[in-house]
Amino acid sequence: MSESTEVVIIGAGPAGLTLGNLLLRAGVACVVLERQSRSYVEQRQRAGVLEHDGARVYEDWGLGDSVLAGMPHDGLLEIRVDGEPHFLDLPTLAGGRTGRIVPQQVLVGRLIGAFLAGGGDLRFDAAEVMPHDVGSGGAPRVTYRDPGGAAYEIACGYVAGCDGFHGISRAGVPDGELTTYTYDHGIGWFTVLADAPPPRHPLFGIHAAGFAAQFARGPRASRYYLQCPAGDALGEWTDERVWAQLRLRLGDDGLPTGPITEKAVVEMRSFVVDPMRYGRLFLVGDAAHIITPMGGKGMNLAIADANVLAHALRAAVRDGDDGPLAAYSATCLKRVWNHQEFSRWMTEMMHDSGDATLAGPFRHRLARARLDRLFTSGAAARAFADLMAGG
Ligand code: RFL
Repeated sequence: MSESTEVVIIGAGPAGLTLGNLLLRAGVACVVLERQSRSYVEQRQRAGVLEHDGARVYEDWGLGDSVLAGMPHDGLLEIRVDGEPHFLDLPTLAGGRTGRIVPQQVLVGRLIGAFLAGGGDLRFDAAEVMPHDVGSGGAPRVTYRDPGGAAYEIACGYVAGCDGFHGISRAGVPDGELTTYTYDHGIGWFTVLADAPPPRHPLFGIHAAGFAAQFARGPRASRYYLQCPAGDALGEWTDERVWAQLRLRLGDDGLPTGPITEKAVVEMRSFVVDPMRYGRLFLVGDAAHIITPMGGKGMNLAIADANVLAHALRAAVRDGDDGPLAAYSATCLKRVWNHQEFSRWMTEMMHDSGDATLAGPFRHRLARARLDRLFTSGAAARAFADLMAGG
Protein backbone atom coordinates (compact mmCIF):
# COMPACT_ATOMS: atom_id res chain seq x y z
CA MET A 1 0.00 0.00 0.00
CA SER A 2 1.47 3.41 -0.98
CA GLU A 3 0.90 6.55 1.03
CA SER A 4 2.61 9.90 1.53
CA THR A 5 3.20 12.35 4.37
CA GLU A 6 5.64 15.12 5.27
CA VAL A 7 7.56 13.35 8.05
CA VAL A 8 7.86 9.67 9.00
CA ILE A 9 8.92 9.24 12.62
CA ILE A 10 10.51 5.88 13.45
CA GLY A 11 10.06 5.00 17.12
CA ALA A 12 7.52 5.93 19.80
CA GLY A 13 9.72 6.62 22.81
CA PRO A 14 10.05 10.06 24.41
CA ALA A 15 11.81 11.46 21.31
CA GLY A 16 9.37 10.19 18.67
CA LEU A 17 6.23 10.91 20.66
CA THR A 18 7.36 14.41 21.60
CA LEU A 19 8.24 15.16 17.97
CA GLY A 20 4.91 13.73 16.77
CA ASN A 21 2.91 15.85 19.21
CA LEU A 22 4.82 19.03 18.36
CA LEU A 23 4.45 18.47 14.60
CA LEU A 24 0.73 17.87 15.10
CA ARG A 25 0.55 21.24 16.86
CA ALA A 26 2.64 22.85 14.12
CA GLY A 27 0.32 21.55 11.40
CA VAL A 28 3.02 19.36 9.81
CA ALA A 29 1.68 15.96 8.68
CA CYS A 30 3.48 12.94 10.16
CA VAL A 31 3.16 9.20 10.73
CA VAL A 32 4.78 7.47 13.74
CA LEU A 33 5.88 3.84 13.28
CA GLU A 34 6.66 1.78 16.40
CA ARG A 35 7.74 -1.84 16.32
CA GLN A 36 6.46 -2.70 19.79
CA SER A 37 2.87 -2.86 21.04
CA ARG A 38 1.19 0.04 22.81
CA SER A 39 1.08 -1.79 26.14
CA TYR A 40 4.79 -2.64 25.88
CA VAL A 41 5.92 0.96 25.42
CA GLU A 42 3.52 2.22 28.08
CA GLN A 43 5.07 -0.14 30.65
CA ARG A 44 8.76 0.39 29.87
CA GLN A 45 10.18 1.95 33.05
CA ARG A 46 13.37 3.96 32.76
CA ALA A 47 13.87 7.64 33.60
CA GLY A 48 11.98 9.59 36.23
CA VAL A 49 12.85 13.28 36.15
CA LEU A 50 11.79 15.87 33.61
CA GLU A 51 14.13 18.82 33.95
CA HIS A 52 12.76 22.36 33.96
CA ASP A 53 13.70 22.93 30.31
CA GLY A 54 11.94 19.68 29.31
CA ALA A 55 8.73 20.70 31.07
CA ARG A 56 8.94 24.09 29.32
CA VAL A 57 8.89 22.36 25.92
CA TYR A 58 5.41 20.95 26.62
CA GLU A 59 4.17 24.19 28.18
CA ASP A 60 5.45 26.30 25.27
CA TRP A 61 3.62 24.10 22.75
CA GLY A 62 0.34 24.17 24.73
CA LEU A 63 0.69 20.59 26.00
CA GLY A 64 1.34 21.44 29.65
CA ASP A 65 -2.15 20.44 30.84
CA SER A 66 -2.34 17.11 29.03
CA VAL A 67 1.25 16.02 29.72
CA LEU A 68 2.23 17.55 33.08
CA ALA A 69 -1.02 17.77 35.10
CA GLY A 70 -0.57 16.40 38.62
CA MET A 71 3.15 15.70 38.20
CA PRO A 72 4.92 16.92 41.36
CA HIS A 73 7.67 19.54 41.16
CA ASP A 74 11.14 18.57 42.32
CA GLY A 75 12.54 20.10 45.49
CA LEU A 76 15.35 19.11 47.80
CA LEU A 77 18.11 16.78 46.69
CA GLU A 78 19.81 14.76 49.43
CA ILE A 79 23.45 13.70 49.23
CA ARG A 80 24.28 11.41 52.14
CA VAL A 81 28.03 11.23 52.75
CA ASP A 82 29.08 8.34 55.02
CA GLY A 83 25.53 8.40 56.41
CA GLU A 84 25.50 12.16 57.07
CA PRO A 85 22.79 14.05 55.15
CA HIS A 86 23.38 17.21 53.08
CA PHE A 87 20.50 18.92 51.28
CA LEU A 88 20.48 21.10 48.18
CA ASP A 89 17.32 23.11 47.49
CA LEU A 90 17.45 22.80 43.71
CA PRO A 91 14.51 25.05 42.66
CA THR A 92 15.64 27.91 44.91
CA LEU A 93 19.28 27.55 43.85
CA ALA A 94 18.21 27.50 40.18
CA GLY A 95 16.22 30.72 40.56
CA GLY A 96 12.81 29.04 40.56
CA ARG A 97 13.43 26.71 37.61
CA THR A 98 11.84 23.51 38.89
CA GLY A 99 11.82 20.08 37.30
CA ARG A 100 9.02 17.53 37.56
CA ILE A 101 9.00 13.99 38.93
CA VAL A 102 7.62 12.15 35.88
CA PRO A 103 8.19 8.40 35.42
CA GLN A 104 9.11 7.83 31.78
CA GLN A 105 6.30 5.32 31.21
CA VAL A 106 3.76 7.86 32.48
CA LEU A 107 5.15 10.52 30.14
CA VAL A 108 5.02 8.06 27.22
CA GLY A 109 1.43 7.10 28.08
CA ARG A 110 0.33 10.72 28.22
CA LEU A 111 2.11 11.61 24.98
CA ILE A 112 0.37 8.69 23.23
CA GLY A 113 -2.97 9.85 24.62
CA ALA A 114 -2.40 13.48 23.53
CA PHE A 115 -1.23 12.45 20.06
CA LEU A 116 -4.20 10.16 19.41
CA ALA A 117 -6.68 12.66 20.88
CA GLY A 118 -5.32 15.26 18.44
CA GLY A 119 -5.92 12.94 15.49
CA GLY A 120 -2.30 11.76 15.19
CA ASP A 121 -1.38 8.72 13.06
CA LEU A 122 0.49 6.26 15.30
CA ARG A 123 1.01 2.66 14.16
CA PHE A 124 2.17 0.08 16.71
CA ASP A 125 3.51 -3.42 15.93
CA ALA A 126 5.14 -2.16 12.71
CA ALA A 127 7.64 -4.81 11.56
CA GLU A 128 10.66 -4.51 9.26
CA VAL A 129 10.58 -0.70 9.32
CA MET A 130 13.20 0.59 6.88
CA PRO A 131 14.04 4.07 5.56
CA HIS A 132 15.17 4.32 1.91
CA ASP A 133 16.78 7.01 -0.28
CA VAL A 134 17.33 9.50 2.54
CA GLY A 135 20.71 10.69 1.15
CA SER A 136 20.97 14.10 -0.53
CA GLY A 137 18.95 14.34 -3.73
CA GLY A 138 16.90 11.20 -2.97
CA ALA A 139 13.13 10.94 -2.59
CA PRO A 140 12.79 9.39 0.89
CA ARG A 141 10.34 6.63 1.68
CA VAL A 142 9.85 4.25 4.56
CA THR A 143 8.64 0.67 4.19
CA TYR A 144 7.20 -1.63 6.86
CA ARG A 145 4.78 -4.51 7.43
CA ASP A 146 1.68 -4.41 9.60
CA PRO A 147 0.92 -7.24 12.09
CA GLY A 148 -0.99 -9.12 9.39
CA GLY A 149 2.09 -9.08 7.14
CA ALA A 150 0.75 -6.49 4.63
CA ALA A 151 3.52 -4.34 3.10
CA TYR A 152 3.35 -0.53 3.27
CA GLU A 153 5.41 2.21 1.67
CA ILE A 154 5.20 5.84 2.83
CA ALA A 155 6.78 8.53 0.65
CA CYS A 156 7.87 11.55 2.68
CA GLY A 157 9.94 14.72 2.75
CA TYR A 158 11.88 13.83 5.90
CA VAL A 159 12.58 10.85 8.17
CA ALA A 160 13.10 11.28 11.91
CA GLY A 161 15.13 8.41 13.39
CA CYS A 162 13.79 8.26 16.96
CA ASP A 163 14.41 4.53 17.35
CA GLY A 164 16.87 4.50 20.22
CA PHE A 165 20.46 3.35 20.47
CA HIS A 166 19.85 -0.06 18.86
CA GLY A 167 17.50 1.20 16.13
CA ILE A 168 17.82 0.80 12.36
CA SER A 169 17.96 4.50 11.38
CA ARG A 170 21.57 5.17 12.34
CA ALA A 171 22.65 1.68 11.31
CA GLY A 172 21.58 2.38 7.71
CA VAL A 173 23.80 5.46 7.30
CA PRO A 174 26.75 4.65 4.99
CA ASP A 175 30.14 4.21 6.66
CA GLY A 176 32.19 7.36 6.91
CA GLU A 177 29.23 9.78 6.98
CA LEU A 178 29.08 10.07 10.78
CA THR A 179 31.86 10.55 13.30
CA THR A 180 31.23 8.61 16.50
CA TYR A 181 32.60 9.42 19.94
CA THR A 182 32.47 6.75 22.64
CA TYR A 183 33.67 6.64 26.22
CA ASP A 184 33.62 3.82 28.75
CA HIS A 185 33.45 5.23 32.27
CA GLY A 186 35.23 2.19 33.70
CA ILE A 187 32.62 1.41 36.35
CA GLY A 188 29.50 -0.69 36.48
CA TRP A 189 26.02 0.14 37.71
CA PHE A 190 23.44 -2.31 38.81
CA THR A 191 19.84 -1.05 38.92
CA VAL A 192 16.82 -2.40 40.74
CA LEU A 193 13.14 -1.43 40.55
CA ALA A 194 11.11 -2.34 43.61
CA ASP A 195 7.63 -1.81 45.00
CA ALA A 196 9.16 -0.08 48.01
CA PRO A 197 8.36 3.36 49.44
CA PRO A 198 10.24 6.14 47.61
CA PRO A 199 12.60 8.43 49.52
CA ARG A 200 11.31 11.84 50.63
CA HIS A 201 13.85 13.43 48.27
CA PRO A 202 16.02 12.04 45.46
CA LEU A 203 18.89 10.45 47.37
CA PHE A 204 22.56 9.89 46.55
CA GLY A 205 24.74 7.85 48.92
CA ILE A 206 28.52 8.25 49.09
CA HIS A 207 30.23 5.39 50.90
CA ALA A 208 33.54 3.50 50.93
CA ALA A 209 31.64 0.38 49.78
CA GLY A 210 30.59 2.26 46.63
CA PHE A 211 28.00 4.70 45.29
CA ALA A 212 24.25 4.11 45.69
CA ALA A 213 21.12 6.09 44.87
CA GLN A 214 17.36 5.89 45.35
CA PHE A 215 14.72 7.76 43.33
CA ALA A 216 10.92 7.79 43.35
CA ARG A 217 9.17 6.01 40.50
CA GLY A 218 5.61 6.86 41.37
CA PRO A 219 4.00 6.95 44.83
CA ARG A 220 4.81 3.33 45.80
CA ALA A 221 7.91 2.40 43.77
CA SER A 222 11.62 3.18 43.86
CA ARG A 223 14.52 2.85 41.45
CA TYR A 224 17.89 2.09 43.06
CA TYR A 225 21.37 2.22 41.61
CA LEU A 226 24.43 0.45 43.04
CA GLN A 227 27.98 0.92 41.80
CA CYS A 228 29.58 -2.44 40.99
CA PRO A 229 32.68 -3.66 39.17
CA ALA A 230 32.44 -3.12 35.39
CA GLY A 231 31.19 -6.34 33.81
CA ASP A 232 29.49 -7.62 36.98
CA ALA A 233 26.87 -10.28 36.22
CA LEU A 234 23.23 -10.08 37.34
CA GLY A 235 23.58 -13.38 39.18
CA GLU A 236 26.02 -11.78 41.64
CA TRP A 237 23.20 -9.68 43.07
CA THR A 238 20.80 -11.68 45.21
CA ASP A 239 17.91 -9.74 46.77
CA GLU A 240 19.56 -10.08 50.19
CA ARG A 241 22.80 -8.59 48.91
CA VAL A 242 20.94 -5.73 47.19
CA TRP A 243 19.14 -4.67 50.39
CA ALA A 244 22.23 -5.13 52.59
CA GLN A 245 24.36 -2.98 50.30
CA LEU A 246 21.65 -0.31 49.99
CA ARG A 247 21.29 -0.14 53.78
CA LEU A 248 25.05 0.19 54.16
CA ARG A 249 25.72 2.69 51.38
CA LEU A 250 22.63 4.85 52.06
CA GLY A 251 23.42 4.80 55.79
CA ASP A 252 19.93 3.64 56.73
CA ASP A 253 19.55 0.46 58.82
CA GLY A 254 15.76 0.78 58.61
CA LEU A 255 15.53 1.22 54.82
CA PRO A 256 12.10 -0.15 53.89
CA THR A 257 12.22 -3.02 51.40
CA GLY A 258 9.63 -4.44 48.99
CA PRO A 259 9.26 -6.91 46.14
CA ILE A 260 11.94 -6.38 43.48
CA THR A 261 10.28 -6.13 40.06
CA GLU A 262 13.32 -5.64 37.82
CA LYS A 263 17.09 -6.06 37.98
CA ALA A 264 19.45 -4.86 35.24
CA VAL A 265 23.07 -4.01 34.61
CA VAL A 266 23.43 -0.48 33.19
CA GLU A 267 26.21 0.16 30.72
CA MET A 268 28.14 3.19 31.99
CA ARG A 269 29.02 4.29 28.48
CA SER A 270 28.72 7.53 26.53
CA PHE A 271 28.19 7.75 22.79
CA VAL A 272 27.69 10.70 20.41
CA VAL A 273 27.40 10.89 16.61
CA ASP A 274 28.25 14.01 14.65
CA PRO A 275 26.41 15.19 12.64
CA MET A 276 23.00 14.03 13.88
CA ARG A 277 21.86 14.07 10.28
CA TYR A 278 22.39 12.26 7.00
CA GLY A 279 20.63 13.93 4.07
CA ARG A 280 16.92 13.97 4.93
CA LEU A 281 17.31 11.59 7.88
CA PHE A 282 17.51 13.32 11.27
CA LEU A 283 18.67 11.34 14.30
CA VAL A 284 16.90 12.25 17.54
CA GLY A 285 17.49 11.22 21.18
CA ASP A 286 19.21 7.92 21.99
CA ALA A 287 19.54 7.16 18.24
CA ALA A 288 22.17 9.92 18.16
CA HIS A 289 23.65 9.84 21.66
CA ILE A 290 23.58 7.97 24.92
CA ILE A 291 24.71 9.24 28.30
CA THR A 292 25.08 7.56 31.68
CA PRO A 293 22.04 7.92 33.96
CA MET A 294 24.10 10.13 36.32
CA GLY A 295 22.38 13.53 36.28
CA GLY A 296 19.23 12.15 34.63
CA LYS A 297 19.80 13.65 31.18
CA GLY A 298 19.03 10.89 28.63
CA MET A 299 15.28 11.40 28.35
CA ASN A 300 15.68 15.16 28.62
CA LEU A 301 18.15 15.30 25.73
CA ALA A 302 15.68 13.29 23.63
CA ILE A 303 12.94 15.84 24.36
CA ALA A 304 15.27 18.80 23.67
CA ASP A 305 16.30 17.32 20.28
CA ALA A 306 12.66 16.75 19.36
CA ASN A 307 11.84 20.37 20.17
CA VAL A 308 14.68 21.71 18.01
CA LEU A 309 13.66 19.43 15.12
CA ALA A 310 9.97 20.35 15.38
CA HIS A 311 10.78 24.06 15.10
CA ALA A 312 13.12 23.37 12.18
CA LEU A 313 10.64 21.16 10.30
CA ARG A 314 7.89 23.73 10.78
CA ALA A 315 10.15 26.41 9.28
CA ALA A 316 11.09 24.15 6.35
CA VAL A 317 7.62 22.79 5.56
CA ARG A 318 5.45 25.83 6.31
CA ASP A 319 7.80 28.73 5.49
CA GLY A 320 10.25 27.16 3.03
CA ASP A 321 13.12 28.13 5.34
CA ASP A 322 15.77 25.37 5.52
CA GLY A 323 18.11 27.39 7.78
CA PRO A 324 16.99 25.86 11.11
CA LEU A 325 17.18 22.33 9.64
CA ALA A 326 20.74 23.03 8.49
CA ALA A 327 21.55 24.12 12.06
CA TYR A 328 19.72 21.17 13.73
CA SER A 329 22.76 19.02 14.45
CA ALA A 330 25.01 21.81 15.72
CA THR A 331 22.21 23.24 17.88
CA CYS A 332 21.52 19.86 19.53
CA LEU A 333 25.18 18.84 19.91
CA LYS A 334 25.94 21.97 21.95
CA ARG A 335 23.48 20.80 24.61
CA VAL A 336 24.54 17.14 24.24
CA TRP A 337 28.20 17.89 24.98
CA ASN A 338 27.28 20.24 27.81
CA HIS A 339 25.29 17.43 29.44
CA GLN A 340 27.94 14.79 28.69
CA GLU A 341 30.45 16.98 30.53
CA PHE A 342 28.07 17.48 33.47
CA SER A 343 27.31 13.76 33.70
CA ARG A 344 31.02 12.86 33.59
CA TRP A 345 31.86 15.54 36.19
CA MET A 346 29.14 14.26 38.49
CA THR A 347 30.12 10.61 37.91
CA GLU A 348 33.69 11.34 39.01
CA MET A 349 32.55 13.31 42.06
CA MET A 350 30.02 10.72 43.25
CA HIS A 351 32.22 7.65 42.69
CA ASP A 352 35.73 8.84 43.46
CA SER A 353 34.60 10.38 46.76
CA GLY A 354 33.38 6.97 47.93
CA ASP A 355 35.52 3.95 47.07
CA ALA A 356 39.12 5.21 47.43
CA THR A 357 40.63 1.93 46.25
CA LEU A 358 39.25 2.45 42.74
CA ALA A 359 40.08 6.16 42.46
CA GLY A 360 43.38 6.13 44.31
CA PRO A 361 44.09 8.44 47.24
CA PHE A 362 44.72 11.60 45.19
CA ARG A 363 41.53 11.47 43.09
CA HIS A 364 39.59 10.47 46.21
CA ARG A 365 40.70 13.70 47.93
CA LEU A 366 39.90 15.78 44.84
CA ALA A 367 36.40 14.32 44.67
CA ARG A 368 35.81 15.01 48.38
CA ALA A 369 36.90 18.65 47.80
CA ARG A 370 34.51 18.93 44.83
CA LEU A 371 31.67 17.56 46.96
CA ASP A 372 32.51 19.84 49.86
CA ARG A 373 32.48 22.85 47.51
CA LEU A 374 28.85 22.03 46.65
CA PHE A 375 27.86 22.23 50.31
CA THR A 376 29.90 25.33 51.21
CA SER A 377 29.95 27.56 48.11
CA GLY A 378 26.68 29.16 47.02
CA ALA A 379 28.10 29.81 43.57
CA ALA A 380 29.07 26.14 43.10
CA ALA A 381 25.65 24.96 44.35
CA ARG A 382 23.85 27.39 42.02
CA ALA A 383 25.88 26.23 39.01
CA PHE A 384 25.03 22.61 39.88
CA ALA A 385 21.31 23.38 40.26
CA ASP A 386 21.34 25.32 36.99
CA LEU A 387 22.71 22.30 35.14
CA MET A 388 20.23 19.97 36.87
CA ALA A 389 17.42 22.26 35.64
CA GLY A 390 18.63 22.01 32.06
CA GLY A 391 21.76 24.13 31.77
P1 RFL B 1 13.82 5.02 23.36
O1 RFL B 1 13.08 5.34 24.61
O2 RFL B 1 14.76 3.90 23.35
O3 RFL B 1 12.69 4.81 22.25
C1 RFL B 1 13.01 4.29 20.98
C2 RFL B 1 11.74 3.67 20.41
O4 RFL B 1 12.01 3.18 19.09
C3 RFL B 1 11.45 1.87 18.96
N1 RFL B 1 12.20 1.17 17.92
C4 RFL B 1 11.71 0.94 16.68
N2 RFL B 1 10.53 1.25 16.12
C5 RFL B 1 10.34 0.88 14.83
N3 RFL B 1 11.26 0.17 14.12
C6 RFL B 1 12.44 -0.16 14.64
N4 RFL B 1 13.34 -0.84 13.92
C7 RFL B 1 12.72 0.23 15.98
N5 RFL B 1 13.78 0.08 16.82
C8 RFL B 1 13.44 0.65 17.98
C9 RFL B 1 11.61 1.27 20.34
O5 RFL B 1 10.71 0.19 20.56
C10 RFL B 1 11.28 2.47 21.22
O6 RFL B 1 9.89 2.57 21.48
O7 RFL B 1 14.64 6.30 22.81
P2 RFL B 1 14.31 7.88 22.94
O8 RFL B 1 12.89 8.15 22.53
O9 RFL B 1 15.42 8.56 22.27
O10 RFL B 1 14.34 8.19 24.52
C11 RFL B 1 15.55 8.08 25.22
C12 RFL B 1 15.27 7.64 26.66
O11 RFL B 1 14.44 6.50 26.66
C13 RFL B 1 16.58 7.33 27.39
O12 RFL B 1 17.54 8.32 27.13
C14 RFL B 1 16.37 7.25 28.91
O13 RFL B 1 15.49 6.24 29.27
C15 RFL B 1 17.72 7.02 29.57
N6 RFL B 1 17.59 6.79 30.99
C16 RFL B 1 17.40 7.84 31.82
N7 RFL B 1 17.25 9.10 31.32
C17 RFL B 1 17.02 10.13 32.13
O14 RFL B 1 16.83 11.27 31.65
N8 RFL B 1 16.96 9.96 33.51
C18 RFL B 1 17.11 8.74 34.08
O15 RFL B 1 17.04 8.60 35.31
C19 RFL B 1 17.32 7.61 33.23
N9 RFL B 1 17.42 6.38 33.75
C20 RFL B 1 17.65 5.48 31.52
C21 RFL B 1 17.54 5.31 32.92
C22 RFL B 1 17.78 4.36 30.70
C23 RFL B 1 17.82 3.10 31.24
N10 RFL B 1 17.96 2.00 30.36
C24 RFL B 1 17.29 0.79 30.48
C25 RFL B 1 18.66 2.19 29.09
C26 RFL B 1 17.58 4.05 33.48
C27 RFL B 1 17.72 2.94 32.65
C28 RFL B 1 17.75 1.60 33.33
